[in-house]
Amino acid sequence: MGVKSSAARPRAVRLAGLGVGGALLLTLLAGCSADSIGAKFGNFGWPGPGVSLQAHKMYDLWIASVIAALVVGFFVWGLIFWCVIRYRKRGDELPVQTRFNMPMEVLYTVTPVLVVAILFYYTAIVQTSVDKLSKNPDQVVEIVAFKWNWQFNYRDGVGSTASTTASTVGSSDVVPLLVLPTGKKIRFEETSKDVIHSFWVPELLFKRDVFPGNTRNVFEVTLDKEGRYVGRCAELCGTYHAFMQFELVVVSPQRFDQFIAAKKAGASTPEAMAAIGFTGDQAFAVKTKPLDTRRQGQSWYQPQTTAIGK
Ligand SMILES: [Cu+2]
Repeated sequence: MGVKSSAARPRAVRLAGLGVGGALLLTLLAGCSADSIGAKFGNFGWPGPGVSLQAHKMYDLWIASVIAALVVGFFVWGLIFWCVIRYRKRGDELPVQTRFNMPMEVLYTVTPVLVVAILFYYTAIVQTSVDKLSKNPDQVVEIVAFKWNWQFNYRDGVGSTASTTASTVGSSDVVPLLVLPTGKKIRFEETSKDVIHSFWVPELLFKRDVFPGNTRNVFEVTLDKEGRYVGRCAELCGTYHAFMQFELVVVSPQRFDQFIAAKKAGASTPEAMAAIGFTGDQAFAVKTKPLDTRRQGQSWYQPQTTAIGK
């Protein structure tokens, strides 16, 4: 009896392991339904499927990875609870002491390596695709970060030798707008005037550090959803780091061309926004507003502002 069950057990465990591997593969391959699954579970903590082609790929990988982790998790929890109940203490007699079960040892080693290898494989594919640069991007934008705001320069070519054709810049009173078209390959080239910042639009599901000096970090996106999305600095860069906000405004290519034409003709950013239909309050950031830096008059360091009731 004992001999029979110990021989049958590794095979059962091996089969179960294969099942988990298969479920993992199926989940990862079923990327097309990641949107519907993710939407049911709050995107497993992410902001959503994103607004660029690159973001969608990362989102699919994220949802598939979480599902795979949950499948493995439930399998392991199941085994733990099964062991706890099936082999609970029934008397003072010691149960059969087994060790050096080679099939089990091999399974313990092979299964995690397999899981990590599969996750690595898909991560490498998505990362390569997200980091890919096209030979001729449709629009180049130079991101200039400084303490504590952003400037966005629309460029006429790639590299630091290209010229700026239009520009938007933020101040402590105005949140800068980054207007961009859908369906175009947009290359970002990042540079900082002082310390390390990080360009982050949560809806792009992506952020990249902005370095001072000669390092120009570069990445590309192809936006596919019109809308307005808040952007932030994601690298603790100093006192007013939290106030480094901007807004990404994604419009149709026609409206983008009109916006750039207006800017080139000398219009301010709100005027150029009005020229493409964003009038009144819509000409300014709508997803965020300038924060009170309390640089004048008040300070957190001044005792009167920290008194209770003030
Ligand atoms: Cu910053």
